Amino acid sequence: MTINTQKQVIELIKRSKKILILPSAPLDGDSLGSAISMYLALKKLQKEVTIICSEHIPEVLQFLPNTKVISNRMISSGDFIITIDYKNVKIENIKTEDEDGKINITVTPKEGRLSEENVSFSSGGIDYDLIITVDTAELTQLRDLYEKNIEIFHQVPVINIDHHVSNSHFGKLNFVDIMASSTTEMLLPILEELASDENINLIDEDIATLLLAGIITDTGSFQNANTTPKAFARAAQLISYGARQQEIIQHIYKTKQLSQLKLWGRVLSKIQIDEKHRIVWSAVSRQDFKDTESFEDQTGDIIDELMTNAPGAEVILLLKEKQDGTISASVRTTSPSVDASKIAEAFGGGGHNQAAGFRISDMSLMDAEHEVINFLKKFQEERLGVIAEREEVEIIDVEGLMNKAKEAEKAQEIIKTSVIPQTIEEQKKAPDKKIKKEFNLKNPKEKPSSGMAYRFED
Ligand SMILES: [Mn+2]
Repeated sequence: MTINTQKQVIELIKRSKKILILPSAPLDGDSLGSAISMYLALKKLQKEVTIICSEHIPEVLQFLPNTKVISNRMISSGDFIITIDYKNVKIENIKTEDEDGKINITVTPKEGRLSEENVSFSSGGIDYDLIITVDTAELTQLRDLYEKNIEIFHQVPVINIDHHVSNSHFGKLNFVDIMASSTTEMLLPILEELASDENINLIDEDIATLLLAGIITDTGSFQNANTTPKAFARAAQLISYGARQQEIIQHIYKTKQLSQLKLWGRVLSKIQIDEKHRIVWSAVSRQDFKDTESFEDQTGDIIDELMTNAPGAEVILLLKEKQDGTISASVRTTSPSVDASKIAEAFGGGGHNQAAGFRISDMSLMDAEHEVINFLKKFQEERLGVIAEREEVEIIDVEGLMNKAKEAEKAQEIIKTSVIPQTIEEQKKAPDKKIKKEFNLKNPKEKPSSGMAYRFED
C-alpha cells in the first residue's frame, strides 16, 4: 500500500509545475533537510519551487547547504501581486501613494527604462498547483502560514509526507510511514525513483547531506529507539551518494557554543528524579535562558542528555518556558511499552511512541510542572501498579550530574552565573496558586486545561 502511495506521490509531482514546499515549525534537521532536499531535486526537474517558512533556522543547522532558498515571505490567498521585472534596470526610488481610492506606484529608474512589458500581475497563493508538506503531523504546525491561508489548502492538492504517529492525514495524498526514522528517510526512495524515471542524476552531495542530516538528527545520531535497520541502510546509501556525514556530526554534535554549555549546566543541575515512578525531568525558565545568554532552540539535545544520564528512568520530561510565556514539553520514554504519544495526547499534543511533545499556555512554569508531574505519576501508577501515594515531588540531588554541570562550567572558565538548584524548601515556599487537577486516564483526550494548545515538538 505504501509503495502504491509512493507511486501516486511521484505521479502527482511529475504532473505539477508550481510547487510549494512547507516544513513544519519549529524547524529541525529533518524538516529542514526534507524541505531543502526536495526543493533542490524538484528544481533539477525544471519545476518552479518555493519553500516558505517564517521560522528562524536554528543556529546549529545553518551549516546545511542552501538554507538561503527558504523564503519567509508570507503569502495570503487574498493578495493581489504586482510584479515589476527590473533586470537590466537600476532602480533609484519606489513610491506608493493613495489618491482618491487609487494606488499609484511610482518607480524611478536610475539607469535603463521600464515599460508595460516589465509588469505582471498575479494573485497570492492560488498560483501553486501542488503543496508538499514535510515532517508535518498537523496543518496547525504550519502556524500562520496555514491560519492565514486556509482556503489555499482546500484549493491546491496537498501531499503530506511524514512519519509521526499522530499524523492527521490532512492531505489529498498522505504518504505517512510511522516506522520511518525520519521524513528524509522516506524521501530517498521517492527521489531515486524520480531520478530513474527522468533518467537524470538527481541525488548530488548536497541533497544526500540534507537527507542524511534528517536521519542523523531524528535518530539522535543512531542512538534513539527509532533507529531501524532501514535507517542504517538508507544512511549508508546516502553516504555512498556523497553525503558529508562528518560535516553533520561536527556541526551538530561536536560544536557547542559556550551559551549552550552554560544552559546545559543549568538544566542538569535542576534535574529531578522520582525513582518510585521512574520519572526524570527538568525545567528551563526564561530566566535560565537570560542568565546563560542562550536561546530556546539550544535546548535541542538536552533531553537526550537527560536520557543517557538517567538509568532506570522510563519517562523523561523537559519543560521549557518560551518567550511568549507558553510552556513547551518534550517527552521521551526508554521503552516502547511506555507510550510517549499517549502522554502528550493527554495534554493536547502528539508524537511518536517514544518521543512526543505538547504545549501548555496560560500557566506558570511551576504550575505546569506540577500538573504534568502529577499526571505522569498517575500514569505510571496505573502502569506499574504503584500504590497511590500523592506525596510531594521529591527532589534528589544527583551528584554525578552536578559534577557534569560543573565540568562544563570549568572547561570554559568564564561562567559567572551561579547554578541555583531548586530545592524542596523553595518549592514549598512558593504559593500554590492552582488546585491540582486529577486526570482521567481512561480518557486521555480529555484536556487537563482549556488553555492547552496542540503543538508537537520533539
Ligand atoms: Mn521528523
